[in-house]
Amino acid sequence: MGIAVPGALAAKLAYPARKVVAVTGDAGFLMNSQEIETALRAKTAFVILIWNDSEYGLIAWHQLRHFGRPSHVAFTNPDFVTYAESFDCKGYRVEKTADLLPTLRRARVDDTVAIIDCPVDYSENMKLTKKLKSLVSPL
Ligand SMILES: Cc1ncc(C[n+]2csc(CCOP(=O)(O)OP(=O)(O)O)c2C)c(N)n1
Repeated sequence: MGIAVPGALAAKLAYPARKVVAVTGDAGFLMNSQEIETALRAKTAFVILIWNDSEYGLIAWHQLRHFGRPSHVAFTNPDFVTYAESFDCKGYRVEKTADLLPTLRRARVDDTVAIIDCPVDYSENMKLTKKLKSLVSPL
C-alpha cells in the first residue's frame, strides 16, 4: 500500500521507452501522491488509475466476512481531477464503465502524469466470497 506512485516513477525511470500504468486504491494513492511532484520534476510520464470507493475496500471486505459489518474504514476523498490539475498534470474522471478503456487510451499518450479517477463498487467481492465458500464447503 502506497507503492503505486513511487513504484510507477521508478519503473518509468528504469524503462523510459515503456508505457507505465499504476493501478491503486484511493487510500494507497493518497499515501504517497506527493511523489507526483517528483515525477513531474523528473519529467516522467505515466498513468495512475485510482479505484475510488472512499473506503479501505480490502479491509472492509475482511470485516464483512468475519464480523458481518465494516467499521472505521470509510473516508472522504479530494476531487482527484482538481488534485491532478493542482500539480499541473492531467486528470480524468470515469463516469460509466464504457468510458474506462477510451480514457486509459487517451491518458497513455499524454506527455505527463495522468490521473484517472474511476469509481468502483466492491460489493461483487461478497458475492464472490459466497460462491467460493459454497465450492469449498457445500455444507
Ligand atoms: C503501508 C500499509 N499500511 C496498511 C496496510 C494494510 N492495508 C492493506 S489494504 C488496506 C486498505 C487499502 O485501501 P485502498 O488503497 O483504498 O484500496 P482498496 O482496498 O479500497 O482497493 C490497508 C489499510 C498495508 N498493506 N500497507
